[in-house]
Formats: sequence, structure tokens, C-alpha cells
Amino acid sequence: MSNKIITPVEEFADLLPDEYKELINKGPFFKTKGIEDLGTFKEIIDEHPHCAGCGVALGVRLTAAALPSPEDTLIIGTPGCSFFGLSQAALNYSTTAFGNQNAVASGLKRMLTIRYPEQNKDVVVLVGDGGIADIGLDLTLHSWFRREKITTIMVDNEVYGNTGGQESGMSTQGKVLNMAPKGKLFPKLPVFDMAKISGCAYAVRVTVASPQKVGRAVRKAILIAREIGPTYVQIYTPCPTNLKFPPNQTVKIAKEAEKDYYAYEEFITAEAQDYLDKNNLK
Ligand SMILES: Cc1ncc(C[n+]2csc(CCOP(=O)(O)OP(=O)(O)O)c2C)c(N)n1
Ligand SMILES: [Mg+2]
Repeated sequence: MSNKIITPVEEFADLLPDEYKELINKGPFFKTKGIEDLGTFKEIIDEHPHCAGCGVALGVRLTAAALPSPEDTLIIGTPGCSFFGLSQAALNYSTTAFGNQNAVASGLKRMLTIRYPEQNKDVVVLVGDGGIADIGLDLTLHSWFRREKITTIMVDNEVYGNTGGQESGMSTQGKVLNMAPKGKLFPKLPVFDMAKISGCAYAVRVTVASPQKVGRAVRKAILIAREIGPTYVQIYTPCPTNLKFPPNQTVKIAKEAEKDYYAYEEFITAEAQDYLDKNNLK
């Protein structure tokens, strides 16, 4: 894979909007070193359809900037707000039926490993909390049980944002939402803890208020998935529209959550740590 996949054939080149051409010419391929490079390349179109202050859009941007080899990465999504930005980003992206992402990613990873035995082809699932914790939970867990060498990233806005505000398994207990008017009855699902006991070699819980940590977690998760096994990154990406806070407070809300129930945590198996150390990977 390379940026050839998003480069239009000559006959159509003139018909595309300038924004799209910019994505090809100024995208992250072969350029990114980390999230500190954000702003020096174009990872997503300027007029993307995310709401003002969208935590998910920030999570997607940070992830795009942290990919160790964007040109050799296949992002797998599913319906949800992350789809909006991802489908208009300079990334190799494919979507799935809602909840099927880890099954599809498993198959694609196996296919890419057979087709390109000498090259790393990173397969990264990047979807919402509803996609992972609810409809896709079964397929997510089974991909971890099977030790599929893929990275799963949850952009957790604690709600079904895309469909107007139903509660998700990741919503907090008691939370009143547009379509949960009496408040959620049970606690947030412990998906992060489930990752640790279900076969993940590496798992991180982090928020968009700590961009460097998000960048490091995404990078390490992808490197470890190449050789060792499944990895999981759970990013808190608060949603101003549905959680009902002003759009300029997203990072503040995430920072507060870090002090409360969304503390940074990194889990790594001895095998994964050994692999990083021996290959001098950070
Ligand atoms: C099989 C199926 N069921 C339901 C839907 C409708 N649907 C689309 S997105 C979505 C919720 C997404 O929530 P989440 O994964 O948390 O992503 P967010 O929009 O919050 O980023 C639902 C229920 C669907 N597209 N397909
Ligand atoms: Mg959500």
C-alpha cells in the first residue's frame, strides 16, 4: 500500500475538490514521526462533519498522527461518529457492518500476512464505544482470545453519538442522555480490564487531554501487534453535543475525568516488554 491507493487516475484529477488533492499531496504518508508533527501535514479535511469540540475527531487526529507507518496501515471502522472523519482522512480506510470490525480486521490481517510476508501491514480497528462494548463485544473478545495480531482502538464518548444519544455499555451509571431520560441503570463496562484477561499483550486507558500519552500508546500498541498479539487502546473522547457541555470544554472535561474514573493505566505483558526492549522500540 502507499498513497497510490488514494491518488486519482489522471482523467479524474481535475474534477476533485482542492481539499481532496491536498489530502494526497500533504497527507501523513511517509512523513509522520509522532503527534508533535500535527499541523505539518493534512490528515483530515478541514470541513469535516464532526460537531464543534468533538472529542472523537481529536482522537482520530491523534491516532492518525501516531501511526508508525500510515502508508502501510489499514484502518477498519464501523458506523459511528469516527466514520465521518475517517472516511475523509488521508488513510487507507474501510468500514464494516456495525459491530463486525474485529472479525473483518482479523481476516484482513491474515490475508495481508500471506500476501506480504516480508512487510509489516498494520491493521487497526478504530471505532466507538457502542461498536466495541455493545454490538461488537463478542467479536472483539474472540479476536483477543484468538490472539489476532491487530490493534483495537476505542474512541469512548460514553454514548451512541451518531444516532442521537442512546446509552452505551460505556456510559456512566446514572447518566441522563437524550434517549436515556431516566438515567443509565448499570455501571460502565470494564472493557479495559477485559482486554487484560482476554489475551491482549498491551492495553492502555488514556484521554485526549494527554495527547503525548495517546500518541505513545497508539504507536506501542501497533508495534506490539506486529509481532506479539492483540493490543487495545481506550481513549476517552468526550462528546459536547450529547454529554451537554460547551464545545470549548472537551479537554477540560477529559482532564477532570483523568483525576476521577479515567486514570491513565498501561498494561503490558512480559513478552511484549521484552520485544520492545530487544528491538529498542519506544
Ligand atoms: C446493525 C446496526 N445496528 C444499528 C445501527 C445504527 N447505529 C449506527 S451508529 C450507532 C451507534 C454508534 O455508537 P458508538 O459506537 O458509540 O459511536 P459514536 O457515534 O458514539 O462515535 C448505531 C446504533 C447500525 N448502523 N447497524
Ligand atoms: Mg460512542
